[in-house]
Amino acid sequence: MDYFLDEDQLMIKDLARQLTEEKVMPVRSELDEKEEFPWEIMHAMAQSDFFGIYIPEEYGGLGKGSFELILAIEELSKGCLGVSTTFAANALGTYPLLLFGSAEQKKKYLPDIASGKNLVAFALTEAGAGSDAAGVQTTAKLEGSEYVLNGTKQWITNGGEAEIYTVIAMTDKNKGARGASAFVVEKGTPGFSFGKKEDKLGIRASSTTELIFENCRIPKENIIGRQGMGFIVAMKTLDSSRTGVGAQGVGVAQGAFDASAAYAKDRHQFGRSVISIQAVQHMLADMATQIEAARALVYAVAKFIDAGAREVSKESAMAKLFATDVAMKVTVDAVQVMGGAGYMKEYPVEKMMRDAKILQIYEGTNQIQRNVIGQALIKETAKKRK
Ligand code: COS
Repeated sequence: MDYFLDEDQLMIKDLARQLTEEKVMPVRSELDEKEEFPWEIMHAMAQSDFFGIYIPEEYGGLGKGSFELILAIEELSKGCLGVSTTFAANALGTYPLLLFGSAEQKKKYLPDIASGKNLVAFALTEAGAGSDAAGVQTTAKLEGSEYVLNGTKQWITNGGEAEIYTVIAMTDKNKGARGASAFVVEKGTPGFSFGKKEDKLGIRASSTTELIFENCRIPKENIIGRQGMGFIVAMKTLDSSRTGVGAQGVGVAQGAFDASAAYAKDRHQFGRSVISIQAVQHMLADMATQIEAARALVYAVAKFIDAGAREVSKESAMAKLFATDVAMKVTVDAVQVMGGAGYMKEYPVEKMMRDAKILQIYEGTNQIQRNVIGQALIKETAKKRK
């Protein structure tokens, strides 16, 4: 689907493909095995301006949009979902500042994010708040000119490695969703430390940790948006970032398809190439069709967001839901097409299958995506009736 890409978009895609082939693929199984954070790759990406793709030019970025960002995410995901998660979660953590940050906050933080000097993490999830985003227990109490944060965040991507954290905490526990606020917290702030590092099934190159806030004092200027807006900040952030998860699904599915189709062509059984056997051909045909459908939806939604659409919850949930369900199905089928070889660590598809599972879980489970779509449909139906 390259035919409608402009020159800049083709350049971003080509550069991402080249970086994936040269820097990611040769080390992906080692990063996976050792659960090693991909700093070398992040530095190479910073040198090629990947971190600035979606950041406005006035803050040192390239001034492009969601569409260009997802092109890069898709290419990286063909190589390694752990690496692409590190990159995509950086955008997730940056969206609260991009969408709701003050001019001062943008001036202070965005240039070092665009250059790749500072990585970012988004901290919403807690032991008791995942799907139930309004169930956050971490508190932020205003004391004079400072907010004092207390609580523990769980499963935070880029935790420990990022310099900047966008954190959702309750400023008024009695108000539910309307009692949440968003903050920016810098690594090294006294009272802010890192807890358990998770040992994961997949995306093992990415870092997932606890964040611990114990009487962590931050200047009151670090609030993002206004007090009480935290839930909206979180929801709008997820509306923007979920298309990126969809792009991860498209990328990993394409990577698994390519590996399994190549293997099926080379492998011979019953005196002929496995790819010439109709049962295998039909599997590959279904996989390829599902990938193209997912790509078309993800691209369309990214373009819809870039066109300035205000309400994108339903569409971004659809892109995430569809493309990540496709990713799970296609990676499982890629292992099946390859048979015994697919199950072995010598080939990349078993890792892709393990990696793909998280896409149906993070940034809102696919059950939550269906809730979001369902709620939007109810609203639309009510409007049509009036
Ligand atoms: N944009 C703007 N406003 C939104 C919104 C959105 N996308 N989604 C909800 N809101 C508003 C609602 O309109 C409502 O406003 P009012 O109080 O003025 O009516 C308020 O926010 C609360 O919304 P709602 O009642 O729908 O909240 P719920 O607690 O029922 O939660 C879901 C809604 C399930 C959609 C939300 O909790 C969610 O997205 N959960 C998943 C979070 C997630 O992705 N977690 C993964 C970890 S983060 S990587």
